[in-house]
Amino acid sequence: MSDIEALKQQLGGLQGEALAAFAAAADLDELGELRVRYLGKKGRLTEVLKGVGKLPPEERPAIGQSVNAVKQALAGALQEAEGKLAAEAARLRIEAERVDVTLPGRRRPRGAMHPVHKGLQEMTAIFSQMGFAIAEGPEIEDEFHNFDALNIPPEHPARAMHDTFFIRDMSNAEGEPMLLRTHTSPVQIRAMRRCLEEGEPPLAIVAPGRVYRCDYDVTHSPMFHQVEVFKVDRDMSLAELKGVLQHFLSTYFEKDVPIRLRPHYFPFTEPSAEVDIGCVFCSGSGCRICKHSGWLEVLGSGMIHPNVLAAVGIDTDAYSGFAFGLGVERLVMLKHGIPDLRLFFENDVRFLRRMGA
Ligand code: 2NL
Repeated sequence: MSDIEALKQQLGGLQGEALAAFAAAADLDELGELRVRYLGKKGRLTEVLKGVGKLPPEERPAIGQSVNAVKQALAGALQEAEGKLAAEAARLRIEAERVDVTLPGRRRPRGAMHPVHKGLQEMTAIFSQMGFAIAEGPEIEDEFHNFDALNIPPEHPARAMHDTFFIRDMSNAEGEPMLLRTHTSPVQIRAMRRCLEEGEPPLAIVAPGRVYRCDYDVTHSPMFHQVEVFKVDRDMSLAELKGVLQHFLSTYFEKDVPIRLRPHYFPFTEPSAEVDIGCVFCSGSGCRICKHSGWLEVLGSGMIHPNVLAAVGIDTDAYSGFAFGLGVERLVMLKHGIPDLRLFFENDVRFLRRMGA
């Protein structure tokens, strides 16, 4: 066999081998390696070309053409294989990333309002609907707003250290001690003073918020919530107080609960009364919870003491008022049959979920 025939045969074998290898390549990386092996500077085609250099000059052009034809065939086949593999890679990537729109959505755990705060909002809303304006105020107070203005003199037991949290190293502009408010009444005092700066009563306010007392047992928490309500106008009466209470309690408990007022003592009201509702557990027939009395105590109330009105500068000849205050936790417990105050503050999700959280 002549050299040229041998070369042509070599070329043919190379082309067949290369085309088969390109077609069998599994991915673009492998194809890249094949390109180097067959078409690279030190590749198989270059090797064949070295043989061409040994041929007599007149035979070279013919074989040169053959080499070029093989080169072109390989380049074309490579490009085709590359296109196929790239398309296949893209198809696989799209397949892997495909969104299954029929999958159910992932549920996010949803937060919910704390039962005490929900109760606070429900109660506030009822008074708001009755025309009372909502007022808030600072939780850190001075003795004037928390005690003096409310007719609680310095020697009153409510001012003893064991009830009130005083704040160390803190005093107001007059150098007097500061404390955590023990009720929301200071908000009422501030509202009355603001009212007089701008004008005259009537004034009707609901004051919801956190209060603090140094007390901790089965029925007491050092932090709890109060809603206090008052109205100052000409000719206020116990009858109007009782009407407001009746509407509020029936609306909050979602039934026509009977109410009764029992004489009591508060320094800031005169006369004062504790308010009971017919037991919501036994409807008044007597049970363990109402201690067989048929009644549950729910809040304290009264006609605002003239000393309180005078302390903020309201003319007690022209104006009178009623006021009452309630513990939010207690009312929420009664409405939902919650047996233990501490459940509110332990944040056990089993309790919170049962409360609709
Ligand atoms: C209770 C009793 C009460 C008041 C709060 C009040 C406010 C002003 C003037 C007069 Cl500005 N009174 N508030 C009146 C009576 C009772 O709360 O046992 N709360 C849990």
